[in-house]
Amino acid sequence: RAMASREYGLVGDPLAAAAAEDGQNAKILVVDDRRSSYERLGATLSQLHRVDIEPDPHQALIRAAEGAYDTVLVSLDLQEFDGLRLCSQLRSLERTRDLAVLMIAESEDRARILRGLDIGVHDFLVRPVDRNELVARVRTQVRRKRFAERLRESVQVSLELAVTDALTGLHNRRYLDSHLAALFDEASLRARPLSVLVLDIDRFKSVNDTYGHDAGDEVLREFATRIRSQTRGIDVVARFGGEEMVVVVPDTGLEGARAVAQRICDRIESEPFAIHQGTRSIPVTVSIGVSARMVEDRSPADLLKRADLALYRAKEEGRNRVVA
Ligand code: GH3
Ligand code: MG
Ligand code: MG
Ligand code: MG
Repeated sequence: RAMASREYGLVGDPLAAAAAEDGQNAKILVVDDRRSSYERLGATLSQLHRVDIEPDPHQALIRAAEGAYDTVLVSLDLQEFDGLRLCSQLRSLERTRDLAVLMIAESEDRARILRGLDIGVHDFLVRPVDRNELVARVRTQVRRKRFAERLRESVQVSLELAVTDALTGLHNRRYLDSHLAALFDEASLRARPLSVLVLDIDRFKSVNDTYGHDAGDEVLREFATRIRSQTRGIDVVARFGGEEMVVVVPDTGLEGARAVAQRICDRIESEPFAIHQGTRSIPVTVSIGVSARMVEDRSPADLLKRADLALYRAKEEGRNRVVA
């Protein structure tokens, strides 16, 4: 058996322990056009992974771009094509850049192995390919790729959590601060209108006092949902703090923003809010202050201050209303 294996360019046996490790069950593409070679590579790897064989390098590139593979094994000694060129294409195409690429070379092919490593091929194997080494090197690449993917996902999640309010799912104040600053600069630069709404639930303390803090939280969540239902995708809706929200309305002047605010105000009043898991409902109203950017505004703080003053007046004038 060892003799036969050697004849086909493979020696040794896969580590049995490998099956218990992670880094298995990967999707692997083997690009090799010599049957004796790819059949043995395939036989070894398919004990742990899903393996496809592709003898045609042009086809291989297409399959690699579309096939959601974890790892591509490329034989450098393809009969009609330079395997190194395929490696280089795999490393440069947007859709295949993140794949782990392993090259399989003749032992005397040092110069091309070095060139391969230089263009970013992750690792190599030399013929005759040792089964244990094949399994181990592929597994290392699969692990590395999966780790990189997990890392990227968790960075993504952390970034989202860092700018999201946990209770309402709205943007938080940190997000608002940075995006309002950017929108303000953009509006100033292009001489475009920009408006903000500051919203504050009326007599919210008495909701908490009468029905409990959990009911207050339910109201806040529904409040957020209703605001979102009346705004566009490009509007920034953020929880500013407590029961106070801010909506930034880009490309919109005072009258347009007042209309948005009135719509929200009406929507909040139109239907009582469900609390205690829908077993009860209570009326809720909101007061909204609106302001639009003026040429003399130096920063978003000026804009927010005017909206805040307008909100104060809305409260003074009896609540459940919009003041611009
Ligand atoms: P006004 O009409 O003048 O705005 O009256 P108000 O009672 O809404 O105003 P006030 O600012 O006095 O009360 C805000 C309340 O919001 C006080 C605080 O307990 C409550 N609150 C702030 N954050 C939360 C929260 O996350 N959950 C709950 N349930 N209540 C909150
Ligand atoms: Mg308040
Ligand atoms: Mg208040
Ligand atoms: Mg309030």
